Amino acid sequence: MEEVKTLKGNSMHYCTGCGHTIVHRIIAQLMDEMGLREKAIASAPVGCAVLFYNYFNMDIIECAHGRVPSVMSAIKRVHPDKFVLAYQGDGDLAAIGTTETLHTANRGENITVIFVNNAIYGMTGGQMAPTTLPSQVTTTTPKGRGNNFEGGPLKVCELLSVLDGPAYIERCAVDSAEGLKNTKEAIRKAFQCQLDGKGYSFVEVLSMCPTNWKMDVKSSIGFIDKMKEYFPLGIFKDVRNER
Ligand SMILES: Cc1ncc(C[n+]2csc(CCOP(=O)(O)OP(=O)(O)O)c2C)c(N)n1
Ligand code: SF4
Ligand SMILES: [Mg+2]
Repeated sequence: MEEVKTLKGNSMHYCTGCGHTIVHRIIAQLMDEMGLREKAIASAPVGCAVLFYNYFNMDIIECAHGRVPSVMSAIKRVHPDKFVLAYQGDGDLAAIGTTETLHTANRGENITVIFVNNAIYGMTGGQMAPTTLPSQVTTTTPKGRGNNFEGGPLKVCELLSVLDGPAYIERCAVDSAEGLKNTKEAIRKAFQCQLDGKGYSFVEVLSMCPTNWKMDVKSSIGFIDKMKEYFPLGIFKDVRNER
């Protein structure tokens, strides 16, 4: 396998088939290719990616649950020359951190947010997340989401795209070779958006959690197709050329 300098080379603690591993590698490859490692400050979220800092050769700060975008906004304002990367799961970004997410996007902070949406709270044992699908069984929705007034999946790209602040918003998935390629290109554009000073960039990645979905790896890849019914892939906002 090709050497990626931004990765420390430690074996990762993620379950077999976990999407976090793939997203980590894509981020690290781009850091190498775009020469960002030395100027980057990234954040680890609370969630399965809490040990993010063990895997990357770059400066990383651990943030309290959901507070990633606020902390990273402050860092970018104090160090505008740094490349600032926020990495978050769906519980972190779209439940406890909804307020921070909305206001950071609305202010158009010049940071990049990578949102790993696996439709569940992975780290804590498979509770319902805001992005859990209708009828999806989780430990807190044993009858399936929506059958006890839980509402429907929160569509974060769609929500953020109506705000004036963001410059670039895209949703992709790491369920196929093509999906990986598209995800890498989306994150590359988001990184470049920040480097060009265009403002807030956001990439959502539909990502597998075979363990808490209680599926084998192959079935978990198939489940991403179901996620796409509620979370269609594509670019939701791109006003980089207007700034
Ligand atoms: C203030 C606070 N509330 C709740 C928790 C418990 N907690 C830890 S991780 C997590 C959710 C993680 O889910 P997600 O962000 O989707 O990440 P994943 O593990 O799925 O990647 C929760 C609720 C906590 N650590 N701190
Ligand atoms: S529980 Fe899910 S999100 Fe967490 S490491 Fe395992 S597969 Fe990945
Ligand atoms: Mg999650």
